[in-house]
Amino acid sequence: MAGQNFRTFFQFPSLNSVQWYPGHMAKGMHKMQAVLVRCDCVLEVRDARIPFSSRNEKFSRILAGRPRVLILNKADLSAKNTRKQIVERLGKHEIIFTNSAKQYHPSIRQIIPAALRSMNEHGISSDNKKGFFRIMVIGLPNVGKSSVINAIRRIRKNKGNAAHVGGVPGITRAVQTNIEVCSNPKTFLVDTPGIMPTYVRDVEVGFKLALVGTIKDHLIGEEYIADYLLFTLNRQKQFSYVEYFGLDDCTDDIDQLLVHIGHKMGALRKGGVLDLKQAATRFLTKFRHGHLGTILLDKIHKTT
Ligand SMILES: Nc1nc2c(ncn2[C@@H]2O[C@H](COP(=O)(O)OP(=O)(O)OP(=O)(O)O)[C@@H](O)[C@H]2O)c(=O)[nH]1
Ligand SMILES: [Mg+2]
Repeated sequence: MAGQNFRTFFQFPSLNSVQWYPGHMAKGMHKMQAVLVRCDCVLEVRDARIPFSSRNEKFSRILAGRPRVLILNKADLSAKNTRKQIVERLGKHEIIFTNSAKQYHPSIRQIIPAALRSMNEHGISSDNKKGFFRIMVIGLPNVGKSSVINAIRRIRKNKGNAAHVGGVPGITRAVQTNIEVCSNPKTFLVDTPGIMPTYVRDVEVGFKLALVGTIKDHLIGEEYIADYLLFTLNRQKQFSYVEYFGLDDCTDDIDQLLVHIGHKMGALRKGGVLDLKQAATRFLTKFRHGHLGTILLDKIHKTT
């Protein structure tokens, strides 16, 4: 396979005009802080493909000094052989890798016991005055907060979905309190809207956040994100896209790849012009659904 002439760095565009933090997030954050005083513990959900980049400074105050569990969700899409090193770098919190898209995945069973352990360490026990626990679930958009809630409820109460889930960011728009997920001990989860940082200074972090779908694609541009995906797959020698899309060989040229995908899917605009945006969306969607292999987008040994 070719590949020795691949790019060694990506020419990032400026992301200064991207509005990372729209109005509904500011409103959501305000409401979350109000509800937080009635919560005993916080579950922070991150995307396991970007365990470090999906940390949001905005949550520091919410998490400080509180019982907490860190959930690295979408673990089915992340490279498994890096888990030990990720945990070492993240430190001594309760950390659980989960797959909440799959019905009854065993990883989900670990969440409530981990929360109970963390609360216990902070002197919060089930004989508290209220007689129940309330736990807030926080994280960036589209990392799977609502899916985690539904998965716990399914496994612990054998009940259907209580929180709306969707493939694009911004599905949960308001704080939803009192979703009962467990009877013994009686536990309510609080679903919250995905919250982005106000501004993303590191352009590569911005692209990683876009690649896993925490912001709407059009804010950066489908073709730009697709090019970053191609660059990343090649850099990590993850060439399953070649077979998946029926290419003759790997390529470092996003136009070549998108023209190929566009032809294959018959993506034509009026006048018979190839719709490369649609082809880029197809490439991104296949990656996001795990068809192009598992991947860790963050570097283990970089301090962020
Ligand atoms: N492969 C995979 N997909 C997942 C997992 N968890 C959630 N998803 C998918 O990710 C998408 C987003 O899930 P949500 O639960 O709506 O995410 P959210 O964090 O609540 O999103 P917002 O409410 O928009 O902030 C959906 O398409 C889910 O099916 C997972 O563990 N693995
Ligand atoms: Mg949600």
